[in-house]
Amino acid sequence: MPDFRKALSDGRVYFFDGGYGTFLQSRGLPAGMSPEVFGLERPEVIKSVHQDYVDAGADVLTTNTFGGSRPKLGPDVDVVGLNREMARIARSVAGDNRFVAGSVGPTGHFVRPLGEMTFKEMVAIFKEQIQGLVEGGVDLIIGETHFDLAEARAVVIAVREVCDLPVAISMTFESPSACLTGTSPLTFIDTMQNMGVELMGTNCSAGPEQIFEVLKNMQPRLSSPLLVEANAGLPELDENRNTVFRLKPEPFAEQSRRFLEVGAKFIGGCCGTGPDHIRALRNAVGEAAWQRPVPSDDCQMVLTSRSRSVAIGFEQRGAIIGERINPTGKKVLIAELQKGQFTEAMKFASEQLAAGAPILDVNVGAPMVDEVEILPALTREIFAQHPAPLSIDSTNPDAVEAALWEYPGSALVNSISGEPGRMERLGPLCKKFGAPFILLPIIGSKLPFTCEEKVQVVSDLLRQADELGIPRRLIMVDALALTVSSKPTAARHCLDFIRHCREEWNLPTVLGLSNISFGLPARELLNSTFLTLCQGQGLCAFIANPNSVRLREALYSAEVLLARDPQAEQYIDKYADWTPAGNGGSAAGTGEIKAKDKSGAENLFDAVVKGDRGAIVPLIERDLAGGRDPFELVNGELIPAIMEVGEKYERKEYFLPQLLQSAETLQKGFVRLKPLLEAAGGAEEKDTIVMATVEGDIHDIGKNIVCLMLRNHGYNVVDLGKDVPAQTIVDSAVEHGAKIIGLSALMTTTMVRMEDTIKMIRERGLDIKVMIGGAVITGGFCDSIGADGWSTDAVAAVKVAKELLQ
Ligand code: THG
Repeated sequence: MPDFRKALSDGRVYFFDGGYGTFLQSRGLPAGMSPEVFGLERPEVIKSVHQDYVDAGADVLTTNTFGGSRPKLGPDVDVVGLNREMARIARSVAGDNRFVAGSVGPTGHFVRPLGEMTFKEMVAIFKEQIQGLVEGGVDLIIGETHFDLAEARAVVIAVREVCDLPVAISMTFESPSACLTGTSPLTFIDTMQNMGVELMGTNCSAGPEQIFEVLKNMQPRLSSPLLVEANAGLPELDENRNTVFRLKPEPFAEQSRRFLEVGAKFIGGCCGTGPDHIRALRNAVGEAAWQRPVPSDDCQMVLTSRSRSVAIGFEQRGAIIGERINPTGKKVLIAELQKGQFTEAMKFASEQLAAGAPILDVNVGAPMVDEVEILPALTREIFAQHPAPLSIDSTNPDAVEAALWEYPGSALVNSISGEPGRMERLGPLCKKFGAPFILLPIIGSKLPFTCEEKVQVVSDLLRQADELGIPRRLIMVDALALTVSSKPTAARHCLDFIRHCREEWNLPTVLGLSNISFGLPARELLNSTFLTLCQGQGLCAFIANPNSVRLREALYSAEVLLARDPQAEQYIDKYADWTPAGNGGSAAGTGEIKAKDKSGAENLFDAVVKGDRGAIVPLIERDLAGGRDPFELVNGELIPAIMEVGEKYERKEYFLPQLLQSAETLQKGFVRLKPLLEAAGGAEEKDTIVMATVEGDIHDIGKNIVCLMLRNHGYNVVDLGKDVPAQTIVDSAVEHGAKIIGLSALMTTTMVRMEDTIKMIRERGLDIKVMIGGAVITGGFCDSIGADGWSTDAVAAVKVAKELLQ
């Protein structure tokens, strides 16, 4: 049996198979039936498809288990058994000379706060499926067509908990810059590399030319082999309303060959490709060798959130880690955390981000605060609203673990000290979750002081980390600043140690800046001067209050001097209008241009645009107490705000998470105002829209988002759910007096069912308009079935509804 791990690092290019969906349809898969259940009933068909791919030259066969998870199959199917059986079938065809990849597709659910599911539940779902695939003898697990970073990470964690097979993750990107939930190709790569994922890449996403743009955006920090499976061009509808992919095998192969220039080692096909495409691909590539990708942006570490990467390293700009979400010396914050409230913490979050902190430290350690509960809860609240990666700051390992189970990207673990048992407990966790961490050179209560003492402690900890197989890209060292007022040479030892970490270990360093000046006056002065000295020695990040003007002046000036601010762009942007602080003037008296978005939401419009769920109701109370009219609040602020959000979404400034966040905020506002509007008698009777996913189709994420947006624009939405027969839809529309029916379908096999509803309306002579939507819907299809309107996304759907009602 060949070892897939060897195939990951040898010099060869390997070939995956092509699409299964259309292929299975041509061999008898009925419209609307799950291909996995069909596979159980007709194993010989699956076998023949696998065999055709083997004959075409595929080295890797993908199992027929893309929708083989519990939520997709429902409660009555034996998930483990089905996956085992499908894996066995692929194995029997692949034999001993080819590989079998166990396919794991999206569950159709979102992890909270985007959806209802917890990350742990998502992991459990994948574990069940993967268990079956492993029993059936696959060589690797492949997560395919994922469009949510949290779900992709859940596949990886599930694999690590079930087996020691390698894992491949392939995401689908809506555009070259981001997937549906706002993750860029590069942030995806950063997150997967942190998790030690063996193979990563992209599939589906239109044809080879479009996917090439996605691959280019992955390049700056890519050092792993890539897997690429493009569609045979964009889907189109033929005259019989079947979806067709028109890119022929030769041009598909010619265009896909370019993937090798950007690091592809495994290539194959997705929707619309068949054995002929794979055969052509093999011929076009021939014996070409794998060109190992060489990253252009070399850094020591990367932190990620769902939508952002922050690179840390010697050639990167110094990163401020905002320190203020920390109970030290903050009475109001402590009192709130004890009650499980986060208003003050959220205010610190927005203020620090407005001041320019790229990373936020989150520390809730205070008396009578249950960190195991509060740390993950606050972490979730912050990442739901803000894009900055977080630093999880706690001495309680259970609290750190609980927060890691919530976080969708690569959070920084602050910290792992030399306390006995700490590395054993947290090291494997950081490795599994791909969480970079800070090594704190403290053993028990003993603080190393000299450079030599610190080197000694950190050497020990590094040896432990190596033994646990933790990659160096996850490690940053705390240089441990001690106060110069009691130990005059503390700063000098610290500087020596920072240089040692860089020159001897190539490790980045961080420190809590304020310790250095404890007990002395004008601390900002010492802190910022110390920062500059540290940067000169190679300090990469520091924990501090980003609101300090002087500190930022020192930081941004040093970046110019250390040649990390090309053309002094950042410096000029911030200080073109600078005027020096006057003699005796306050530090805040300098002329730095004020950040616009300084704090939390100040009015309702703002709250909705920012998606500040905590602020909306208190702001409404304030406005009502101030005598403002509820109708004016709705029409003057809430509605214009959601329109603004819609525009931001269309301009791609906002992605799905922000859209949902704002919609939820608005909804909270409506709930508060509704009784007042009704009591005033002026609440207009709003038009009713009946929404449904058509019969045979069980996808409803898109439809749910459209429902949410329509409700937010005041429509009365009746959501009939998924897999709804035309009869039910039309009856319900009549019963509710609906003016519009909205139909959704994801699959090419089910979108044709939309026509049933339209026919029925015409037959019964009803005056109801029909709007349609879904991944594969086009204007041409809309016209051809006689629908009244169609849209590509939830924001556009609202516009269509408005037009239809005029
Ligand atoms: N290394 C690492 N992590 C750390 C530290 C470190 N985390 C905690 C701490 N040190 C860094 N964070 C803070 C947070 C607050 C303060 C200092 C360091 C602080 N608070 C003020 C006070 O005590 O009065 C309150 C000021 C305010 O309102 O902002 O000084 O060294 N890895």
